[in-house]
Amino acid sequence: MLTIYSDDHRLHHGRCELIDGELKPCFEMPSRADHVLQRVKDRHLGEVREPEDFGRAPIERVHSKAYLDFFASAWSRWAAEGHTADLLPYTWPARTLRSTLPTTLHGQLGYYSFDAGAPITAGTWQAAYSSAQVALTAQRLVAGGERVAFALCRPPGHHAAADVMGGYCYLNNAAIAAQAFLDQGAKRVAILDVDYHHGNGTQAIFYDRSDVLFASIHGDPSFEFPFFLGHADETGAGAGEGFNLNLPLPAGSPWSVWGAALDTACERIAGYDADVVLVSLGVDTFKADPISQFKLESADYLLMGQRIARLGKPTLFVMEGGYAVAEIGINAVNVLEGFEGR
Ligand code: OKP
Ligand code: ZN
Repeated sequence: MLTIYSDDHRLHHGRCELIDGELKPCFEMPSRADHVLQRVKDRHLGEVREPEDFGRAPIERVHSKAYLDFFASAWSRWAAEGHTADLLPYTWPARTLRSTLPTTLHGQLGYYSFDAGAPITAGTWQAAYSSAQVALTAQRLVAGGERVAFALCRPPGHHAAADVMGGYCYLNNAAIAAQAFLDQGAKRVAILDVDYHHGNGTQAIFYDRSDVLFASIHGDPSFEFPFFLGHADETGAGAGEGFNLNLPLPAGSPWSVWGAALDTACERIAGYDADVVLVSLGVDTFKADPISQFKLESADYLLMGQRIARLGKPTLFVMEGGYAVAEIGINAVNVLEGFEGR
């Protein structure tokens, strides 16, 4: 299978994040993508190609223009104030506060984010923009008849909503690719989110629509980030009622539990008659992941890929999380090799 990859991901390297009251080096680091790319090459998965540039238009089909303008210019506003440290939000329009858009940089940053986990550095916009182009380039290949493609995206995207960043995510690569399929004539797109964390951004973007089925298997938000979305009773709204499936699982879940949830998700997807399946591929379900609580083994990722292949649909894999850096390549590429029946 073809892999799409851009070195631009390196332009995004946040310095630190707040973990248990301490500032620690960002878990979402450039070496993650390096390890996945190296494994793609070591296993001879297939050709690796640079992304094409489809411009901002397909990104604007998902994200608001005001949000994109803010994100694209935030670093230069920050630097113009004389700063060199990462730009991080610290005040959000929670209950009791007004959620009108402020004029100051920090006010706007709080308005356009939901946590302090998405630092903006000098290269963050370019890295996120290229990550979206990676997804769009892989999308074109699948729309053009490839059975499968791998978008090696970094930074990830599934926590980003139409005008909100957070959870290491800025632009929702999977949602942008899903919308591109629809805009090019697809009638139904299924998104299977296998990242350990709930894809709150993707869910929010498509929650009231029936042309995208969102199915997610994740750490139960009753104990896990993002805490405020991802519960089983979120089934869609309006025309989207019945087109959102959350399968929250307890901490410590091994493959026996996780694989059963995957069967449930796949059965729902099979009944949806999707034109294409898009997989938000996070491998932070791994037992050694430093910020996650599931217990999948490396061999389980082969089974994951095999099960997804049995859907028999054109499939686009979009890289999301995974923070056990030494094993991220093995685990991610195992899914792809399992899919190909290798
Ligand atoms: C992004 B993706 C751990 C804090 C974790 C954010 C996690 C974002 C995950 N104590 N905060 O879904 O892999
Ligand atoms: Zn995750």
